[in-house]
Amino acid sequence: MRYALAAAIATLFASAASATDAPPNIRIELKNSAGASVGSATLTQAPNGLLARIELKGAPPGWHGLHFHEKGDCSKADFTSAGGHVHGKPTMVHGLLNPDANEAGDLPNVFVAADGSGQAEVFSTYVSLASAGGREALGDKDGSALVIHANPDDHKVQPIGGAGPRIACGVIPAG
Ligand SMILES: [Cu+2]
Repeated sequence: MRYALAAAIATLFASAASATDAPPNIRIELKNSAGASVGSATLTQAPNGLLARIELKGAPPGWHGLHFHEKGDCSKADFTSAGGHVHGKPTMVHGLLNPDANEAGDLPNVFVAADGSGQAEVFSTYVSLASAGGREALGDKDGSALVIHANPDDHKVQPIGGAGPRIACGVIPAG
């Protein structure tokens, strides 16, 4: 009986994984400046935006700013190689709570518990994996990056809401 149930569960998972209507998604690894993994993010294309599920382990406790940065390059230890925030217009104005904001890379903060673990699901209507609906494409020619900052983003102050240094980075590859 127990084996039959296990087999049934396995079949259920197999059919879910092979569903043809599953939305496009990618899973990226997030690494700190020492190159160690601090977790992952799964980015899923949604009809009107992009859903990101973030799962962190071994990250510094507290609130942290989270943004999509414009280049898929996490090669420098300070992650400045990822460039500025994803944006469409040349004059970037930052902040989800800023009435003049136009940055497509802005996201809510993520919280990490005392044990270094953190989970969040965040949704952005500004971006897509491949320019769906005219939204900025994360998987463009040079890709992009998901960056975690040392401090929380106040969502108002220029240029990054006081979020401080970049402490983790994950490459979103070119499409
Ligand atoms: Cu940032």
